[in-house]
Amino acid sequence: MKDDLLRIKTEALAGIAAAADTRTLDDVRIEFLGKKGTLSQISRRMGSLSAEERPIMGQMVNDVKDALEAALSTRKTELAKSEMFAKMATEKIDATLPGIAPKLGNRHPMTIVTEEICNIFIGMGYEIAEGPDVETDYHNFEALNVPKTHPARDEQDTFYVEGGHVLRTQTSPVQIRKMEEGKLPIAIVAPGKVFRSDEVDATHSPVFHQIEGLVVDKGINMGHLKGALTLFAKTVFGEDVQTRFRPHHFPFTEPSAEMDVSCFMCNNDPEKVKTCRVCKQEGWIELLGCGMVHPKVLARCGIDPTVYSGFAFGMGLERMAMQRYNIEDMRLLFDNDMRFLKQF
Ligand code: 2NL
Repeated sequence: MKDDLLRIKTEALAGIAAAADTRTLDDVRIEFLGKKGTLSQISRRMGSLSAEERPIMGQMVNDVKDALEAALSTRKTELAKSEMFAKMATEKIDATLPGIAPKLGNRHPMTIVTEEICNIFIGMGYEIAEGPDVETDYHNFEALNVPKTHPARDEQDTFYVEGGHVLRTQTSPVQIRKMEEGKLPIAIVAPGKVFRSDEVDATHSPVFHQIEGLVVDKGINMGHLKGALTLFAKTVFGEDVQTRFRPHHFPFTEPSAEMDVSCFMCNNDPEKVKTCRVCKQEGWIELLGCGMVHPKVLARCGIDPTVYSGFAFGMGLERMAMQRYNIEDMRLLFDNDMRFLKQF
């Protein structure tokens, strides 16, 4: 038995020394020191020994056990250390390198233009109003006095969705909803996405952005419209900009007009205008459509047109952004190419 014990010790120590990694080392530990291991089996044979031999053998088993545990522990530390160094060699991380700073975002050019225009009207006491992209036919067309025969209603121009709803073609329905609420006076601007069934090209997109404005109160007249929109133009383009109002037609306003601003390139200068490419020698650039809210539209929304009147206007935002930033192709505004967007 003693010989067995010494043989086991030699074998185990050899196994421990030969173990090339911590897993193999653990296998050696289980083989010799585990519950069903070689040493446990020896201990079980102690019962057959005489009373004198038993404590001597017991002491020997314990000594072997201690020696093996010490050898295992030393070898384990060695192996763990060399495994760590091997791992560090394959995963070279320089923890002293500076981190990668997250890229700071910036506003989209459409957002910049939208917020700037909204802020000008907020400065004049208007509130911002918003509404759904999917609208009822009533709020998008009928309430706005757009007749059933109007070309804007054509399936060629408007996106129709299930249940006779449409993707709004203007932000006017936001203002219709505001008037229906019945709280007067009203002074709001409604910015947002609008939709037309257009093919994509350098100047068209099926999704684009608009801001419309609406003021309704007692005694509102065309002078208020011209004053508000001229102040707006001067805030955007500078104190020296000229405005002019040309007669126009919209179903929802009467009278209706388009407002032009003097060209920001040649400023309608008699000499410079002759060669100006920005305004194509016109001297003027069309900015927005406007007019006095049609009495039928007021009445449809429950507002008495003999007591109240109002003015409204609408402008496309992509064209403003393109003029402002010298962008020649509208698609750049929607492609979300970081190389383009980073510039603003
Ligand atoms: C344009 C012209 C315009 C309006 C929009 C409006 C809204 C209501 C009542 C009456 Cl609720 N009018 N909006 C009025 C005149 C012109 O837009 O060229 N937009 C891009």
